[in-house]
Amino acid sequence: MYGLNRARKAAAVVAAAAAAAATCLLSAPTAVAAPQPIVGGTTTTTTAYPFMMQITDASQNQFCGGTLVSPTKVVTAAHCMVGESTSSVRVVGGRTYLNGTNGTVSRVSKIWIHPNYTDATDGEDVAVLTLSTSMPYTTASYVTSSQTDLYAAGTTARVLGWGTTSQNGSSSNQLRTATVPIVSDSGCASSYGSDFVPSDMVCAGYSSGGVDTCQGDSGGPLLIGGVLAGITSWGEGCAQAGHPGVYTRLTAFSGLVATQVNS
Ligand code: 4AZ
Repeated sequence: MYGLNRARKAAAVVAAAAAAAATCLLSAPTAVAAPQPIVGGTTTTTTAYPFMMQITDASQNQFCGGTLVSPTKVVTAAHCMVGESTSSVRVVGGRTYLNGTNGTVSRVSKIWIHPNYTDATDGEDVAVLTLSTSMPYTTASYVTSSQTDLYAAGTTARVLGWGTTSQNGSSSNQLRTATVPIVSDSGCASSYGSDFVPSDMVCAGYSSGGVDTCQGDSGGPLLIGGVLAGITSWGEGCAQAGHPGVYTRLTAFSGLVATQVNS
């Protein structure tokens, strides 16, 4: 068995504590090439990526990411919604910093989780939230079921999130982004064996590691050509050589997602 660090929601309390610590972390002198948040990324803003949503608890402590695909619909990971209810979650748009109070906060009126979802490593890690309040932000388009060519090995993909900046590290107060190459299905199967379900998942990362999503980035987007093509789902640890990040292969679910988005 792998000691899989299966995707988990970032504990909201950890995220809140990290908000204060992140500033110090980022400005600390670095003797070696330090891993950066996400892991190996750069800071960005929700102005640059207006569809990037924080999924938070009722106290607005972020624990996952999500992507605004219509004014009232957000695509995220099913595993982010385990144990949640419409009253326990909020979606926050237009807020670059975890410790910010700006932007738009919406309650959630419906949580759709893929009906076959059980565990991120079994696939079907997709959920769609319906918002009670419209978000006044530019939405992202998402893949259609026929766009399977997008995942050609070596294609550059972009990931975004407020997740931990190293394995077992602290969350980033500021939104971060990184680019990672798509990994072939055979390459990902050699990393993860039967936990990698190619019909439902796609991997991205460098064989040498160093750049990756990590805890708290779950549910957020993997963009290819600016289009939502994946959802941050799971991996063994973060940014480890030979263990790319695993993302929901959204082409497999775009029909189901569209039904929710248009309902
Ligand atoms: C997580 O726990 C998580 N390196 C997200 C992404 C990855 C691993 C764990 C991929 O949310």
